[in-house]
Amino acid sequence: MTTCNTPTAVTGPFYDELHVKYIVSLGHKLDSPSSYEGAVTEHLRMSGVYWSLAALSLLRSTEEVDAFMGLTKSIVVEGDEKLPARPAIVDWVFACYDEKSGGFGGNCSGAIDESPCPHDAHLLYTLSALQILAIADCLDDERLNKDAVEKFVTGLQNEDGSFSGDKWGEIDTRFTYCAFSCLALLGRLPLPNWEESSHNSTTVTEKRDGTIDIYKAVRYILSCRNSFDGGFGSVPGAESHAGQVFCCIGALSISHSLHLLNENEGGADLLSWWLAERQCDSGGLNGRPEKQADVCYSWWILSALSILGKVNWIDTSKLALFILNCQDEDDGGIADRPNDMPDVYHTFFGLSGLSLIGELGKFCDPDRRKYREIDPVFALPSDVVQRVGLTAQVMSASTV
Ligand code: GRG
Repeated sequence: MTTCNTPTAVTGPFYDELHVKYIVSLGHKLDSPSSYEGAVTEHLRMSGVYWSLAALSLLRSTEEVDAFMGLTKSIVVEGDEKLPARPAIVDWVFACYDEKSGGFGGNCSGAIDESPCPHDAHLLYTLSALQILAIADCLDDERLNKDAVEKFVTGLQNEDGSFSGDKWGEIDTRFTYCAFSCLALLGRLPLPNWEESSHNSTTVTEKRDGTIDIYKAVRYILSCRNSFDGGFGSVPGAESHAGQVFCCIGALSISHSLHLLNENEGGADLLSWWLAERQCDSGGLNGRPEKQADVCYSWWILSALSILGKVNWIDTSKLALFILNCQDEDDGGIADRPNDMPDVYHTFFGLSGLSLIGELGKFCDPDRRKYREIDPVFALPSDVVQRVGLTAQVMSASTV
């Protein structure tokens, strides 16, 4: 096992090789018919695979991720000759495509050669599927029907500008973020021109055929802002929550509309203040007042602070120590809080948190490799964001 220490105030150990082992072996464990975790997370496997690939991508090169996980090629599960070779992840992603709706489902439950896919499509899994294809550099795969996926996404926009997650209609600012990110990954996001005076009104009604109404979508996001604390909720009037803040700030950033935040009283500073107040005595961050710290908020809050240029408003060394304390020193992986069981969701968001505060790179042995950085807007390795040509609006870093 390799552990390496950083020369600054934050000392490790950081369990690089254990984390890699944890992530790589997770798929085999969850696939086992006797796995409880496998059964209860079966419906959201697409997001689980995205978290695994994105986490491993921060620690290893694209080529290594492909070789370890079988991203583009089928692989034989190590140490178990009885099991058939596992299909390439990219082939599995296409098996989860729901032709009827045009989006991706959360799993195909083993039916890799069967059509139709037995799971309904959802915006959450459509985004995870596109993120996986982006990591694998397969967004131009001929099996990806970009027109149909675009139609699925645009068809979920409602009259008030909000988005539903699927045909059943639940509305949440999470789905606006997913819609914007999906369309950006497809190269189909219409960007607004806020200079045009007619669009500065809140009563914009037109919607061009086949696209979303980006003006209404952005105005809807702004209507979910709570003026007393500057935060955002899942729908207008809902309690501010750090997860929703990421979605709303991320959506404003992807749609190059972040500057509109400062049209409201308090603007970006009031929100940054609320986000900074989420740091608990333990150094960890919570998602809203009076709640427990949880490693995942290292992502939801730091990504938003990073977009707003205010990462320095929290004590990053204390946060790094909290995340490091949540590592499993025996089996690798990161948990929600110290001494809990690790899972891949918290492993990804813990590593991403360390990346956003510049601590992850310090644990890397420069003679062996370079860790990759996470992009705070698209939740993908920065080199992937550059390769795909994704753009976003961010605020310059604050010096105070
Ligand atoms: C690509 C990164 C990425 C995201 C896609 C799914 C999504 C868009 C965003 C989810 C944002 C969100 C709402 C995150 C919060 C998740 C969470 C930990 C919810 C727990 O809420 P409570 O109320 O927990 O159970 P607290 O911490 O408030 O007690």
